[in-house]
Amino acid sequence: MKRSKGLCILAAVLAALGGCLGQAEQCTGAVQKRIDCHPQPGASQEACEARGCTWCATDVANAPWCFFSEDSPYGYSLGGNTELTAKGWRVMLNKRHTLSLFGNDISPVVLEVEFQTRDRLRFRLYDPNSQRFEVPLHIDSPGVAADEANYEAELAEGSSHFRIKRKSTGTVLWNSPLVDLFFSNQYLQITTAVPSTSVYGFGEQEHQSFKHSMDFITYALCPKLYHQREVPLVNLYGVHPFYMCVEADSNAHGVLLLNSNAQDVSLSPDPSVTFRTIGGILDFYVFLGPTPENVVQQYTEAIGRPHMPAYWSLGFHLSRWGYGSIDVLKETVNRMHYYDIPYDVQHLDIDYMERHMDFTYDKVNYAGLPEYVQKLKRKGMHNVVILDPFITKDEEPGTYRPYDLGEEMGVWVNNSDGVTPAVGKAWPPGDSVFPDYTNPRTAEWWTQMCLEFKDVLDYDGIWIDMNEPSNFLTGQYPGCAVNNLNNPPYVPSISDHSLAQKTLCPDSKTYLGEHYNTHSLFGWSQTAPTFHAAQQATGKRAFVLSRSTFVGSGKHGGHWLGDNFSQWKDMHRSIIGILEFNLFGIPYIGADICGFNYNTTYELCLRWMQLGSFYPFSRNHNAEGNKEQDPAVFGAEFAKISRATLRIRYSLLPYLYTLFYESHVHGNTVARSLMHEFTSDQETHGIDTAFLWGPAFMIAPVLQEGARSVDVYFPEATWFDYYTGHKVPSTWKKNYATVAAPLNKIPLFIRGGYILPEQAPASTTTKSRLNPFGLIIALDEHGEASGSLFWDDGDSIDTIENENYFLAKYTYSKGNLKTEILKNGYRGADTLKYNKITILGLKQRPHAVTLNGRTIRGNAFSYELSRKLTLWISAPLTQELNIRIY
Ligand SMILES: *[C@@H]1O[C@H](CO)[C@@H](O)[C@H](O)[C@H]1NC(C)=O
Ligand SMILES: *[C@@H]1O[C@H](CO)[C@@H](O)[C@H](O)[C@H]1NC(C)=O
Ligand SMILES: CC(=O)N[C@H]1CO[C@H](CO)[C@@H](O)[C@@H]1O
Repeated sequence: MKRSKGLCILAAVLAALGGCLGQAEQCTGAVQKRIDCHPQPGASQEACEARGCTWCATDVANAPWCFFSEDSPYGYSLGGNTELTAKGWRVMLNKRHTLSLFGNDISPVVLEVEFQTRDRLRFRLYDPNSQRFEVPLHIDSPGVAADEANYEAELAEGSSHFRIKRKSTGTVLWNSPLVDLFFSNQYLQITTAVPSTSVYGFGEQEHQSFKHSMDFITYALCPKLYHQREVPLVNLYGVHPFYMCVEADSNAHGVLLLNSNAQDVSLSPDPSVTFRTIGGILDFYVFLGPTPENVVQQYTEAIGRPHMPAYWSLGFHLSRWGYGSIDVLKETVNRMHYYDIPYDVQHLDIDYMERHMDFTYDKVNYAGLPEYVQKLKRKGMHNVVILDPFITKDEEPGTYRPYDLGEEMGVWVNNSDGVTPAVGKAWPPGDSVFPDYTNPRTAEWWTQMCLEFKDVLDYDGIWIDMNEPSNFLTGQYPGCAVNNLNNPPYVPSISDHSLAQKTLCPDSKTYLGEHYNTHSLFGWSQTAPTFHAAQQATGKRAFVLSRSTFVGSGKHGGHWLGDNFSQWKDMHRSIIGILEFNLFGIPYIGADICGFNYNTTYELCLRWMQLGSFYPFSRNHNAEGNKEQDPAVFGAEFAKISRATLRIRYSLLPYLYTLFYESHVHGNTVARSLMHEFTSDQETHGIDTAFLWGPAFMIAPVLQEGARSVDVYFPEATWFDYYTGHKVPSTWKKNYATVAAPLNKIPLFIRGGYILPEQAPASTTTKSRLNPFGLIIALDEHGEASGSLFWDDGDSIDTIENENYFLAKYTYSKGNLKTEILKNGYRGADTLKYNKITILGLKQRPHAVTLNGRTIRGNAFSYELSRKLTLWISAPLTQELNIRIY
């Protein structure tokens, strides 16, 4: 329900003046319990009462004025006995009354519960009499109910509520009144109480905080393109109907609604969550945790673990839309090299193409591009090309093979007739058709095109943009027909309340079904074929960067947060987005450093380079027409600071790469919030201005113009200043401390108890990978620490599956560092060495140090007053180390 604030206040005043709305007696009941009964615009008392709901003004911001009453004439009730199944149980539900909110109600519906694993429960509400659309994401589950599940699922309160409990604590994780359930052909709604207001996740929208506001906030989930325009909370490129909730006792659980229809979700202060979707079924998965990391591990176990990124892709990336010519590109690259700024990857945005056509390059403005790319590759760099999911149909027949072949193979999204291609307008000249990647034939065509293009212009990775899919029109030509799919009775609160705006008509036909059901899957369905095509074309580990994502996209691709703006608040929000995509199982994530739209400023860009140096995916990218913003364009001082910060990134890449290994194998997050590690400290729940790499490395960037210090919260742990090795004063613990951050510095801290592998940095990872390794051993209060290192050749396919890797585990205890080699399957590690061991937090100056039993000479170690010991050694990586400190 939307109305202007003015009207809202006026009505609230009138209501206060003695119930002139005549509803005073119905205004009892806590406002925070209200569930919107008129979620579409245009609510009025008349419309509200006509649907059997209560109308009552309130001055509580965003609270619905039209809401379901206690005796709401809606919902379902038990329609039979609970029937046991191999995997759990099932029960029939019948509609309680004949009144309908949006027509075509379905009754009976089945509520079916599957005890999939000890920590994963699935429950579904579906129509037993007709097959409705279901997301084709395969989630493995055993054929029988899990033993000793950590949850209970039951019908409670006289079978009026569906409830899920955590067995160990009795906490109710899910509690849905059946009277609040709607299941009609094009409107499905369910509400659940959540056990706390520490709720995270849902995407993709731009969020103002990582921990959600529960003040009647509604987010729409439906992939759309936005440009040059800011609409708060608007639905953006991807769809992730997943949230995590931290319970009062710090246990955490996660919930996925596996549904790809346009939908929205409302968070209310009760606290409760209401899901509304306009198709498919209600297919929920609940993950029991109990730690936030466990939740993400269990979630990615179900939807697919994140892919293992190539090592080079963890280097710094540079991009811009609108270099305009190869000369400008070369000048940019040259100045990056002039200042020796670490830099691995150059991206080519749409202006490299001939007239914006996929699989071509501009032979005039980018004459010599293939040769230039080879030159960069010889320097150890890599390049990524953009491809868009629209193909012009208006070139001379026989002159543009991508269209001709695709047309011959019938790979386009079709109109509702199922045989003529949907034609829209996008970047290429003339009009365009849209490849339907849900069709296996399209994957064949796409792979063929990618393979052929590799011979024209070499590339190491593919960036897939505009795959919401974006279209510059509202629907394809000649506009969308009036029918149920194009004009559903309820349109979720998406931008302009139009499903077809800037995309295709919902009644378009894709291989998997109507675009109405598959719209959210477009980018997702393009990601796996592009991954396989890139892998085939390069013979190496695939790099795919996708703008549109869905549940499970992380298995084949990474993501960037889209077309942000060069503004300080966008810089802050990028941290939120990065933390959220780590929850979504897409840890390869970053935002456009320095901002995409608008001109950046020196200070903003500098601070953003510092923060962006610690994005899992670190890329500076800019839009056409804006001032240049690569880190070499602002002069020597800026370049020097960017270089220094990126060199810190590069030196810690072995640690970051090991985190990605953990993510790929166990499903851990890479960048994580303080809340993940210090869940029982309530203060961490709301922190999104600082974040961690894994458990051990804290990044606390400057996010305000003019600031020369940062207020950093230090949870209970030992912390060391990364730069000096000084232990953070104990008075700072469980407190905010003001930490100096002059323009040339981003505050960084290491957590005691951890060992971080490092490697001397270089101008590319190709070079740095050959450098000696070090270990930073940050001791905790007991003088202990542990860590690990994963290493392989960095870009071969399936090195983990093929056991072609090196894995070492480090433990430090009682003055003794030991490495244990768990896997020694990568021969390339044989020539690598450790040359530096740093120990932070020693109690006293050591009087002797031995390495594998032999004394290290005094000039090979130094001890600083900060209690930091540095040892210079030369020891092979593939031999076990034993260092003793006396
Ligand atoms: C689209 O139409 C073409 C014929 O133009 C046909 O070959 C193809 O199978 C159709 N695809 C879908 C998903 O309807
Ligand atoms: C950004 O800078 C460019 C180049 O200096 C200038 O042409 C353009 O007008 C600026 N844009 C804005 C929005 O100020
Ligand atoms: C419209 C848009 O894409 N906004 C993005 C701008 O950048 C922030 C972070 O930098 C993202 O969170 C937004 O989604």
